[in-house]
Amino acid sequence: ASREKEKTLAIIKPDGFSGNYTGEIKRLILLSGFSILKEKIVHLDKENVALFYAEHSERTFFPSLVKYMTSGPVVVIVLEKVNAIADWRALIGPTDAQKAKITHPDSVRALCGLNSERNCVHGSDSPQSAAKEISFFFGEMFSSGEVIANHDEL
Ligand code: DGI
Repeated sequence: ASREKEKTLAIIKPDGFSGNYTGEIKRLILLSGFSILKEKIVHLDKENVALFYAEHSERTFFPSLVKYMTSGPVVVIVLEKVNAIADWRALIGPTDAQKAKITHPDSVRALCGLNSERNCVHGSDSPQSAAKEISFFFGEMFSSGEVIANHDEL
Protein backbone atom coordinates (compact mmCIF):
# COMPACT_ATOMS: atom_id res chain seq x y z
CA ALA A 1 0.00 0.00 0.00
CA SER A 2 1.15 3.49 -0.84
CA ARG A 3 2.12 6.02 1.84
CA GLU A 4 1.01 8.86 -0.42
CA LYS A 5 -2.01 10.87 0.62
CA GLU A 6 -5.14 10.11 -1.32
CA LYS A 7 -8.37 12.03 -1.90
CA THR A 8 -11.84 10.56 -1.96
CA LEU A 9 -15.40 11.84 -2.30
CA ALA A 10 -17.89 11.45 0.51
CA ILE A 11 -21.58 12.37 0.25
CA ILE A 12 -23.96 12.72 3.16
CA LYS A 13 -27.17 11.73 1.38
CA PRO A 14 -30.58 13.41 1.89
CA ASP A 15 -31.67 11.29 4.88
CA GLY A 16 -28.32 11.86 6.59
CA PHE A 17 -28.58 15.62 6.11
CA SER A 18 -32.27 15.98 7.02
CA GLY A 19 -31.84 13.59 9.95
CA ASN A 20 -29.19 15.91 11.40
CA TYR A 21 -26.38 13.35 11.13
CA THR A 22 -23.96 15.77 9.45
CA GLY A 23 -22.21 16.81 12.67
CA GLU A 24 -21.85 13.25 13.97
CA ILE A 25 -20.55 11.99 10.62
CA LYS A 26 -18.00 14.80 10.35
CA ARG A 27 -16.88 14.07 13.91
CA LEU A 28 -16.25 10.41 12.92
CA ILE A 29 -14.43 11.57 9.78
CA LEU A 30 -12.04 13.78 11.76
CA LEU A 31 -11.60 11.23 14.57
CA SER A 32 -10.57 8.69 11.92
CA GLY A 33 -7.76 10.94 10.75
CA PHE A 34 -9.21 12.37 7.55
CA SER A 35 -8.78 16.03 6.60
CA ILE A 36 -11.78 17.78 5.08
CA LEU A 37 -10.44 19.70 2.07
CA LYS A 38 -13.67 20.95 0.53
CA GLU A 39 -17.30 20.80 1.36
CA LYS A 40 -20.53 22.07 -0.12
CA ILE A 41 -24.23 21.58 0.28
CA VAL A 42 -26.03 20.99 -3.01
CA HIS A 43 -29.48 19.94 -4.16
CA LEU A 44 -29.14 17.39 -6.95
CA ASP A 45 -31.54 17.24 -9.85
CA LYS A 46 -32.48 14.21 -11.95
CA GLU A 47 -29.79 14.94 -14.57
CA ASN A 48 -27.06 15.20 -11.90
CA VAL A 49 -28.04 11.82 -10.45
CA ALA A 50 -28.25 10.21 -13.90
CA LEU A 51 -24.69 11.35 -14.60
CA PHE A 52 -23.31 10.52 -11.16
CA TYR A 53 -24.90 7.04 -11.07
CA ALA A 54 -24.68 6.39 -14.85
CA GLU A 55 -23.50 2.81 -14.20
CA HIS A 56 -26.87 2.05 -12.54
CA SER A 57 -29.12 3.76 -15.10
CA GLU A 58 -30.51 0.45 -16.44
CA ARG A 59 -31.24 -1.06 -13.02
CA THR A 60 -34.86 -1.51 -11.90
CA PHE A 61 -34.13 0.48 -8.72
CA PHE A 62 -32.83 3.47 -10.67
CA PRO A 63 -36.04 5.62 -10.65
CA SER A 64 -36.32 5.07 -6.92
CA LEU A 65 -32.63 5.96 -6.44
CA VAL A 66 -33.17 9.21 -8.38
CA LYS A 67 -36.20 10.05 -6.24
CA TYR A 68 -34.20 9.44 -3.07
CA MET A 69 -31.08 11.36 -4.14
CA THR A 70 -33.13 14.39 -5.28
CA SER A 71 -35.41 14.40 -2.21
CA GLY A 72 -33.37 17.05 -0.37
CA PRO A 73 -29.92 18.65 -0.02
CA VAL A 74 -26.77 16.54 0.27
CA VAL A 75 -23.33 17.42 1.65
CA VAL A 76 -20.44 16.63 -0.71
CA ILE A 77 -17.04 16.46 0.93
CA VAL A 78 -13.48 15.91 -0.33
CA LEU A 79 -11.54 13.84 2.21
CA GLU A 80 -7.79 13.37 2.32
CA LYS A 81 -5.46 10.99 4.15
CA VAL A 82 -3.15 8.06 3.43
CA ASN A 83 -5.36 5.24 2.05
CA ALA A 84 -8.43 7.53 2.10
CA ILE A 85 -10.46 5.60 -0.47
CA ALA A 86 -10.40 2.18 1.20
CA ASP A 87 -10.50 3.61 4.72
CA TRP A 88 -13.62 5.72 4.03
CA ARG A 89 -15.33 2.72 2.39
CA ALA A 90 -14.48 0.68 5.51
CA LEU A 91 -15.83 3.39 7.81
CA ILE A 92 -19.16 3.66 5.95
CA GLY A 93 -19.76 -0.10 5.85
CA PRO A 94 -21.66 -2.27 3.35
CA THR A 95 -24.21 -0.91 0.83
CA ASP A 96 -27.13 -2.54 2.63
CA ALA A 97 -27.55 -0.56 5.85
CA GLN A 98 -29.76 -3.31 7.28
CA LYS A 99 -26.83 -5.73 6.95
CA ALA A 100 -24.41 -3.08 8.20
CA LYS A 101 -26.30 -2.92 11.50
CA ILE A 102 -25.51 -6.61 12.02
CA THR A 103 -22.06 -7.08 10.49
CA HIS A 104 -20.58 -3.56 10.93
CA PRO A 105 -22.39 -2.00 13.91
CA ASP A 106 -19.80 0.79 14.24
CA SER A 107 -20.12 1.88 10.60
CA VAL A 108 -21.74 5.11 9.42
CA ARG A 109 -24.39 3.20 7.46
CA ALA A 110 -25.31 1.25 10.60
CA LEU A 111 -25.62 4.59 12.41
CA CYS A 112 -27.92 6.39 10.00
CA GLY A 113 -28.83 4.18 7.03
CA LEU A 114 -32.15 2.43 6.51
CA ASN A 115 -31.71 -0.21 3.76
CA SER A 116 -29.79 -0.98 0.54
CA GLU A 117 -30.96 2.24 -1.11
CA ARG A 118 -31.40 4.72 1.73
CA ASN A 119 -27.94 4.13 3.10
CA CYS A 120 -27.09 7.65 4.25
CA VAL A 121 -23.60 8.08 2.77
CA HIS A 122 -21.51 7.58 -0.35
CA GLY A 123 -17.84 6.80 -0.81
CA SER A 124 -15.80 6.51 -4.02
CA ASP A 125 -14.86 2.87 -4.68
CA SER A 126 -11.55 3.29 -6.59
CA PRO A 127 -8.91 5.89 -7.47
CA GLN A 128 -10.60 6.26 -10.88
CA SER A 129 -14.04 6.96 -9.44
CA ALA A 130 -12.60 9.23 -6.75
CA ALA A 131 -10.94 11.42 -9.41
CA LYS A 132 -14.07 11.40 -11.56
CA GLU A 133 -16.47 12.12 -8.69
CA ILE A 134 -14.33 14.93 -7.21
CA SER A 135 -14.17 16.66 -10.59
CA PHE A 136 -17.90 16.05 -11.05
CA PHE A 137 -18.73 18.16 -7.99
CA PHE A 138 -15.74 20.50 -7.76
CA GLY A 139 -14.75 20.81 -11.42
CA GLU A 140 -16.77 21.81 -14.46
CA MET A 141 -19.59 19.28 -14.46
CA PHE A 142 -21.65 20.51 -11.54
CA SER A 143 -21.33 24.20 -12.42
CA SER A 144 -24.98 24.23 -13.52
CA GLY A 145 -26.24 22.49 -10.36
CA GLU A 146 -27.78 24.20 -7.38
CA VAL A 147 -25.19 25.04 -4.72
CA ILE A 148 -26.73 25.95 -1.37
CA ALA A 149 -23.52 26.52 0.62
CA ASN A 150 -19.83 26.32 -0.20
CA HIS A 151 -16.91 25.94 2.21
CA ASP A 152 -13.62 25.76 0.32
CA GLU A 153 -10.28 24.95 1.92
CA LEU A 154 -11.72 24.39 5.38
O1 DGI B 1 -20.92 2.03 -3.63
P1 DGI B 1 -22.18 1.76 -2.87
O2 DGI B 1 -23.00 2.99 -2.63
O3 DGI B 1 -21.96 0.98 -1.60
O4 DGI B 1 -23.06 0.77 -3.78
P2 DGI B 1 -23.28 0.72 -5.36
O5 DGI B 1 -22.27 1.52 -6.10
O6 DGI B 1 -23.45 -0.71 -5.72
O7 DGI B 1 -24.72 1.42 -5.56
C1 DGI B 1 -24.87 2.81 -5.56
C2 DGI B 1 -26.18 3.17 -4.88
O8 DGI B 1 -27.28 2.61 -5.60
C3 DGI B 1 -26.31 2.59 -3.47
O9 DGI B 1 -25.64 3.38 -2.51
C4 DGI B 1 -27.80 2.57 -3.30
C5 DGI B 1 -28.28 2.17 -4.67
N1 DGI B 1 -28.43 0.71 -4.75
C6 DGI B 1 -27.44 -0.19 -4.96
N2 DGI B 1 -27.93 -1.44 -4.95
C7 DGI B 1 -29.27 -1.31 -4.75
C8 DGI B 1 -29.58 0.05 -4.63
N3 DGI B 1 -30.84 0.51 -4.42
C9 DGI B 1 -31.82 -0.40 -4.35
N4 DGI B 1 -33.08 0.02 -4.16
N5 DGI B 1 -31.60 -1.75 -4.46
C10 DGI B 1 -30.34 -2.25 -4.67
O10 DGI B 1 -30.15 -3.47 -4.78
